[in-house]
Formats: sequence, structure tokens, C-alpha cells
Amino acid sequence: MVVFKEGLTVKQVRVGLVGYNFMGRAHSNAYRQMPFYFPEARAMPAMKVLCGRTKERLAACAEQFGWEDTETSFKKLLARDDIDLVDITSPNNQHVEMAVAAAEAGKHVFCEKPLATNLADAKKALAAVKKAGCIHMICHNYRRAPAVSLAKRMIANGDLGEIYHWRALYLQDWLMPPDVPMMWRVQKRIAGSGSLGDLMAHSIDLALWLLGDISRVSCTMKTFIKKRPELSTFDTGLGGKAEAGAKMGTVDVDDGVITLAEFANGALGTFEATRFAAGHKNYNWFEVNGSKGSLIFNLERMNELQFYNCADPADRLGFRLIQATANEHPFMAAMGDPSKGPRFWPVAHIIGYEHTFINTVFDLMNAIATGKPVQPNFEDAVRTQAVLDACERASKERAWVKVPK
Ligand code: SOE
Repeated sequence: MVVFKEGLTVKQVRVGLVGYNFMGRAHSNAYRQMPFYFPEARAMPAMKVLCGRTKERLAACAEQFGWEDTETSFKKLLARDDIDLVDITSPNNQHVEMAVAAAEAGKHVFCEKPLATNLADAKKALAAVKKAGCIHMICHNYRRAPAVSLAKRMIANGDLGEIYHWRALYLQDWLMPPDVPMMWRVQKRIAGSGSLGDLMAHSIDLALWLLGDISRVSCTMKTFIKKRPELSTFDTGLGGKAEAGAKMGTVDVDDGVITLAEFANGALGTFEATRFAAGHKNYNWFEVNGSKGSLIFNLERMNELQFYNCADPADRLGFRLIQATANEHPFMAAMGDPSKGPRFWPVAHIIGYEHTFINTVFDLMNAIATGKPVQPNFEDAVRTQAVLDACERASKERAWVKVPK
């Protein structure tokens, strides 16, 4: 549907969202908030249908999140002619089948990470969206934290010079209690892997975006708690409790993973991801060291970027703390123009995790309106999946493994 606003053709993108747990909630919020912060968007989302399995919970979430209608059948969602974009936030093993079916049904496709549970399936999803000629995007939301996009701008601008090191940590601790049940994130047949695909996938996407291709990896993975109580009902997300005396199930994914990497540009990389780092809740951190300086980002202080500039005068060398909330920072200027003032709030009034999704949806809407590809898309997702796959093989074979182009 096309609506005209001050002479500008603004498309309406009618969205069908699959899933209403953590990511379904984050994506719903992004569709609601995007028009408020991005009035210049070339297309605006219409929150048409929320799709999920449990009727009662689905209706309650649709009401709370602001969806017009609900569907318990994915097939029926695809058959509707009032849906332009399908957004997939279901558990990992459903991503590819849904993405392929949505592309074949003529819809644009937005999918939560990781795209697939293995490389072959990820390639199937890419082939389907390319054949359909639709817009496709993978939700690696952290790229659009303004401080991370500033890091991208600085590295691309040569401000760090030749890059020597990439160092990434993604540390959580929610899985440490033995009574956290056999939820989908700890089951290989559903998740594909544990901390590797759930957390290190984010660090790998950022590394590929900021530094370029990874040539080969060495990797070791570990499952610290091998048995967990089964859930009597399908789990809903990041936890939940099993009933007393529940049967014990076997965890077949990694609780923690460490990867060494060599980049095509000659840089050395280390990655660590775990759900067993007591005290760290969502510590998505990276550091880049180059010939002209270093950058450090920490999601738990997401408005900040630390920058060490080798060119600073000798008596004031040191990491400076940039707060990426000024109009000059990515996403922070109204209408994208610093002279028009702040997009969100005045400088230093900081923004949050949810804004990384809102910024992502803005770029997705513009891509659908203009037909121009947006990143990260399924091409990028396959590159990330190729590194994940190489890590799993390296861990099994206890050897360095080349990452296929
Ligand atoms: C749980 O580990 C989780 O929700 C991940 O699935 C997300 O991708 C990450 O951004 C936050 O933690």
C-alpha cells in the first residue's frame, strides 16, 4: 500500500512476525518505535499479524505488542495477500524452512541469527532469497549500536591504520544453575550449537564487518553441565523451571567456546563465548588493535567507545572515552542531518539495547522501499555460518580448519 506524505511516496510494509518471546518482543517494539524516531523513513511498518503456536499467549502478546491479527499457522500467514515482510524469530531449526517458504511466497524476509543450524541449510536460504529477488536481512542488531557503527566508520577511514588484532568476548552466566532446564538453546537438534551460534555468531558478524574475511580457525568447545531437567511443556525462551522430579535430559551443545582466528588481512583474532562467566550478564565486548591506535567497545556500556590514538601528544597518550550520543554519531542526528538536532535525545541522554533493533528496522524499511540491498543480509549470514561451521569442525578434529570463501 502506498501513502503520500508531503509529496514523498512512503510505502507501507505489512509485517507478519513469527515468534513472541525475547526476540519477538524486541522486534515488535522496533516496529512500533521506528516511525516515531525515523519520520523520514521511505517505508513504514504496519504491524499486521503475529504468528505463534499457543492461541491464548499469542492473543495476549498481540494485544500487548500492538499486532492487528494473529495466526497459528505459518502456511496461512504466507497465503495472506496483506503481508509484505515475514520476520522470523522462532527457534533456530525453523529459520531456513520458514525463510525459503516466505521467499517462495513472494515475501521479503527478515530473520534472527543464526540463519541456520548448519552451513548447507544457510546456503539453501540464500539461494531461495536470491531466486525470489526479495529483500533479505539477518538481525545482527549490534552493528547498529551507534558506537559500533562509529568503530566501523573509523576503521574504514584508516584511523587505526594496519589492523593487527581482533579480540572478542561474549560472556553471559544465565546457564550456570544446574536446574536451568533442557530448553531449546541447549539442544543441538533445535539450536544447532550452544554459545557458539547463539553468542559467538554476533562477534563473528562484527569481526567480518569490521575487519573482513577470516581465513582459518582453531577452536575448542566444552559442555560444563551435561544433564539438565526436561521441561514438560515446550520451552518459551531463556529459562523457565522444570517440574520437581522431572526426567533428566542430555545437553549436546557447548556451554563455552574459544576460537583462534587468522584474518585474510593478516590480523590475528581471538573469540570467547560462554554462558558460564559468573558475573557477566551480556558482556558483548571487542577490541581492535592497529598500527595507529586501538578501539574498545563493551555492550554493557553501549553508548561508549574507547579510542587510543598513537598520534596524541606524548604527555596525554591514553584511551579516551567517546560517548557516541552526539548528532555527529551514526543514527544520532534527526533526519540523518546533524544540523537538524538529535534524532533520539540531546547529547549524553544515552539510548539503549532496543534502539539497536529500531535502527535495524529503519534500514530494513528503506531497503524494501528502494529495492536496494541492506546489510547484514543472507550473504553475510552465510559467511558467518561458514565460520561457525569451521569452528565446529576445528573443535572436533582438534586442528586448524580453513574457512571456505
Ligand atoms: C541469549 O543468549 C541471547 O538472547 C541471544 O540469543 C541474543 O542473540 C543476544 O543478543 C542476547 O542473549
